[in-house]
Amino acid sequence: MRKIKAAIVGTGFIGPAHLEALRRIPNVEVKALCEVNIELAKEKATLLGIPQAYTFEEMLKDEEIDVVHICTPNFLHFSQSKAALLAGKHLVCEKPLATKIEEAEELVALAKEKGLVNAVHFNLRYYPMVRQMKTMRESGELGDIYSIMGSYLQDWLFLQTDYNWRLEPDKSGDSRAIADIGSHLLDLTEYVTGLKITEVMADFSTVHKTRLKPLKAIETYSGKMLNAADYEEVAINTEDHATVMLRFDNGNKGSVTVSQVNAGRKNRLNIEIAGSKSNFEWCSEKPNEMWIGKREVANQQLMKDPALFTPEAAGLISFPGGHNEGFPDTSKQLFKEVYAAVLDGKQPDQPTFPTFEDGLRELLICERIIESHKKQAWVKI
Ligand code: SOE
Repeated sequence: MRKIKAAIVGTGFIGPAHLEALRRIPNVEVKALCEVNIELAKEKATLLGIPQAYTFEEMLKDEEIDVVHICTPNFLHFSQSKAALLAGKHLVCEKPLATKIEEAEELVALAKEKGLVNAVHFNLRYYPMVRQMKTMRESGELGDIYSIMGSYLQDWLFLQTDYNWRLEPDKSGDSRAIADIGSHLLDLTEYVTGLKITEVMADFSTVHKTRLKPLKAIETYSGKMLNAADYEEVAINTEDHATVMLRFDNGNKGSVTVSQVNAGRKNRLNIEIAGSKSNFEWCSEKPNEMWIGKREVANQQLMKDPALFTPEAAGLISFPGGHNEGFPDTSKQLFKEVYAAVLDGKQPDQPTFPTFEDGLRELLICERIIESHKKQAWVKI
């Protein structure tokens, strides 16, 4: 079996998650890791058991590497994706695809021109229960969609002493909570319902107007485990919390709330879709369960079990009912589809996985949301 060789760029929180998922796909080998400097790349390669450490530029010259995973802070996604496409590499990029719409448009066009496989890591689409909701909606079990209510809540930035590069617009982009976690929720909203968001009305708040920035570097989530030692006070210009009202192309409405300052909510996406036949509710902290609300008969609780699922959703299940699957499995399932396309050598005509076009769509929605907050007015997508 020919092994497809991959390189992962960036080894913070999400790079190692890509690595673990790729290790579970038989025909894939992660050959190299890249970091900001070669010393760090070597250190991480040893730690994670990867044979080769490179700087980004050196890695692009390695002709054995077929696929590059961009897992760096947001401001690097555009330049690194562009360089990798120009070097003829297939690409998996973290969300957001870029920090500006024009950049994302350029990447979509370039990937198309080169015919290279391109994917964005909207992994939440790959929870089997999410696919189950989508396919049940497609087969009419939800009925007409009346409303959608979503939230994505975290607490890893709850305290004024919690700090990460995502708080800095030059690294993260103009929005934080919306771009970081709202992007997943908005992608899921359109993906599961099949509706398009047509207009948005947003209101942001920065709860901590200043934060205490640790003087040493810390990884995503790990700030919670630090003691307040040496900090400097810095002004914060990105949102901790946002509420967005949504109008959909079927004429109905919804709303999403995102927050990174909700104590006790570790990483909780919740979505409730009310339809004319039933109501679906799913929460990422209990990913193997789905609530189905009914008016005339008792409500139901569906548990993940291949025997009870639609074939498309059952295809994302690796273990029998009662054997829980979760966050790490979503990336494995996404990458399985991406690497099947890589084996084929080109982007499929109708990709089943989220593509750069989906990344562009999310960026467009996020930019309109920022504009709406600034104007305090409804903005069309
Ligand atoms: C940080 O908020 C983060 O790691 C996001 O960047 C991810 O996309 C999400 O999986 C969890 O939280």
